[in-house]
Amino acid sequence: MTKNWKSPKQFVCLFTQKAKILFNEEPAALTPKKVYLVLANLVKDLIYDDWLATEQRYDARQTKQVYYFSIEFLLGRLLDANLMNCGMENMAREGLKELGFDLDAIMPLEADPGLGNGGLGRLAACFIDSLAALQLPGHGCSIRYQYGLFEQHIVDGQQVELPDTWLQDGFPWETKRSDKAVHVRYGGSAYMRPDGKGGLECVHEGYSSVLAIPYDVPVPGYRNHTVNTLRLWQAEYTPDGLFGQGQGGDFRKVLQYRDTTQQISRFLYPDDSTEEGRKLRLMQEYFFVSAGLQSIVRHYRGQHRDLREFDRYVALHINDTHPALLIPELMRILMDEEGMGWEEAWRITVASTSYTNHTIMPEALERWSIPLFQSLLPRVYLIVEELNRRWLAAYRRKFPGREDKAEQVAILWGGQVRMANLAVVGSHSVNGVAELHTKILEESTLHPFYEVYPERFNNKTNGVTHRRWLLESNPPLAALISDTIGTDWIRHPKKLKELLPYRDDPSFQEKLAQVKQDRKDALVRWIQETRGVAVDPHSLFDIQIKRFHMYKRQLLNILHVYSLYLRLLDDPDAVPLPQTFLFGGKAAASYGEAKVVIKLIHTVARLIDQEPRVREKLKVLFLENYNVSLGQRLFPAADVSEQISTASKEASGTGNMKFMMNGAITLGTLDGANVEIHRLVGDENCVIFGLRAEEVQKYYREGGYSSWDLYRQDEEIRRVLDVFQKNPLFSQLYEDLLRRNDEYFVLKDFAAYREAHQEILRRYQDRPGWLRASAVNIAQSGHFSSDRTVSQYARDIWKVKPIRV
Ligand code: Z15
Repeated sequence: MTKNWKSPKQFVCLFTQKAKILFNEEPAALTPKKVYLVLANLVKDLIYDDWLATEQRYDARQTKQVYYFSIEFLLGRLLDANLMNCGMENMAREGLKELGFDLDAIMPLEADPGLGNGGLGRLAACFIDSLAALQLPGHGCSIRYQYGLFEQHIVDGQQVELPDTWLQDGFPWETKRSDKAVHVRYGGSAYMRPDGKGGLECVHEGYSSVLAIPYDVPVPGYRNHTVNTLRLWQAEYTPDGLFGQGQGGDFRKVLQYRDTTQQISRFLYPDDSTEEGRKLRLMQEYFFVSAGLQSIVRHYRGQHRDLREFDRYVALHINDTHPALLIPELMRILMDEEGMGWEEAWRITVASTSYTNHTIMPEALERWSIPLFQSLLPRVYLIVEELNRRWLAAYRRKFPGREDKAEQVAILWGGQVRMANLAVVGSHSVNGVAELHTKILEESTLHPFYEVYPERFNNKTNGVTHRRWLLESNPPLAALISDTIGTDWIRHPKKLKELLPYRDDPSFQEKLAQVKQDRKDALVRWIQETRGVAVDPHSLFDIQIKRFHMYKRQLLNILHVYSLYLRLLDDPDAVPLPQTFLFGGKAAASYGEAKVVIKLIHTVARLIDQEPRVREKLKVLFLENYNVSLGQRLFPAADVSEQISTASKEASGTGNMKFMMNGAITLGTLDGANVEIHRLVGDENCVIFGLRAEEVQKYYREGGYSSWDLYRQDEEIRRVLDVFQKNPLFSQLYEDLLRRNDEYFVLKDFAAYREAHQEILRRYQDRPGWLRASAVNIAQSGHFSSDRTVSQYARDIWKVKPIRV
């Protein structure tokens, strides 16, 4: 094995060997996909020595390690990132060239790993990248889904979901570790009985057990020899897993057990509209939490003697509530398997665990039906019940007679297990993901907990890895930055601020304009080649890419575009310059209204394309199957970043940060991290509009506003809503906006949004002014590197320090 490729010639030699081992073929005979696989395997070989060395170093130093539990890790392609982190990209490029291959043509052949779907999953991926870059001992823990969310196709303007078969050609970055498998138990019954020593012990019997097999993915730091681990668990059937019944001869039970087992790690987000789907999701949550914890405790046992010191060496982080079963599961392991008493186990559990909340939307706070929970996880349920009993007793002592408050903080209530309450009670730290979001958690969503445990609450504003989202996605911009201020910003993204003095420098501005045009041209070529659609590369690129959700208000965006269309019908000069509106994102398969918005976008796009008076000025394009690799093409090409959620609803947003890093101007509401972007760049360098969070919350308290009144008063709104006559499907949106009183304030914010767009056009026509704003955004984006975020978690929450390897 080699530490590094010393020359393109050596690369060619290693490549030839590897092609023989993997495929028994000469390089020249390989299909491009096989070239990718050979190359990926070579890169993994490069990483292996450092991977082992990192693990040995952590053990030798007895260092505290973090385990970041997340139901999603939206990794994106790994070849480019790993080559970059090893510093071997040029060597690979040269070597492949000698073999007659083009690295840039090979990289897109890698399937995007389907291990996540949106902001929360991508945040987790950014965090493990930053942990390794900062040489912090921290690992990811999740599920090896065989199928991702879904592959989005558009048929007749509507979303169609196809299976995402990302694993079909194999995943060369993983290593199966069968020797580290553990068992996870489901079902059966649990009860307490005297342990013969004057106490009680738990008996759990009649359960079925599932084999959990870890697949490890290396997570290399940026040219620093640190390689951490992302451990993905896969569920497998074991012939003796079905307690008692296998031998009894009821083969149908055995087959059913085998099927259920194999379902556990089959899909990301199984359909939760059926009882079966919900049960599977709960099985998944327990599955990776239990497997992960068992392996952590086992490793701890090999390193340390005293389990009472667990929290000195282990930090467990739960990314949203999906992994919150970690709390009762750690209690179970400490008590049932290690013989600890409740008090001691509880102290250790709380001291080890920390929790991040990612939403205030009440429908997104997880709740499980008690009968389902109890039948699936009887032992864990007993622990949750006891925890709830103790917690409520203590709470009632503090607030006697306040049953209204007790109801809010209960873990078990109304026949349900409330996961957010479990997570807060069982963690020493609870954080929100942007200043505004944390404030709303403290003042309303989690206020009763804040009253009891104010010291647990803290903010950690999200960040994104500038290595992937700038260095890797936008090489010409990265090169311009390095030519201007040197390369220190790569390791210290705050240093991007050194660009500030160049914001008015005409020669810098000229180069910045060229880079943006170059990225727009590249996107236009790609759209032409892959979608067969022509886009004007000199139009203003206005982009909204994110999951479809009513609170994110893609509807506001498309209604505004339709209003431009109407105005252009009347007056061909109504719009001063050509604009392209790009959309991308998936709607949940069962989210009817969001899917109708996708249809509406396509309808407006067609109206415009068919109208000669308008199509020179406007273009609407929906790019199907938005994912990480498409994002990497879009962020660098954007002029305007649409961040228009109803204020208070978007916990943070992270796309906003990726656009900013690539020099786009934010057009947004004061929501989530937009508030902090706005504070850093100022009014001159972003365009803010619409209701503020406090106004929105006031309306909610007072029963909303009357969208009918607005409809009657504003002629343009009336005209715009005609678009709903185009298809009976859209009557649902009409209902939302008028009859159901516009829950997300689309009409209420419409006039302000129209103004904001006019402001954008005015500013865009002042070239030097626009380029200055673009430069300021890039310069201030260092604050939104996940390196900053992760350092804050490490210092304030996890208490871990960098370890040189
Ligand atoms: C998700 O992607 C987010 C929140 C959730 O509760 C779930 Cl289940 C998924 C997003 C937030 O909507 C977004 O505002 C935030 O930036 C992101 O998590 C990362 O914190």
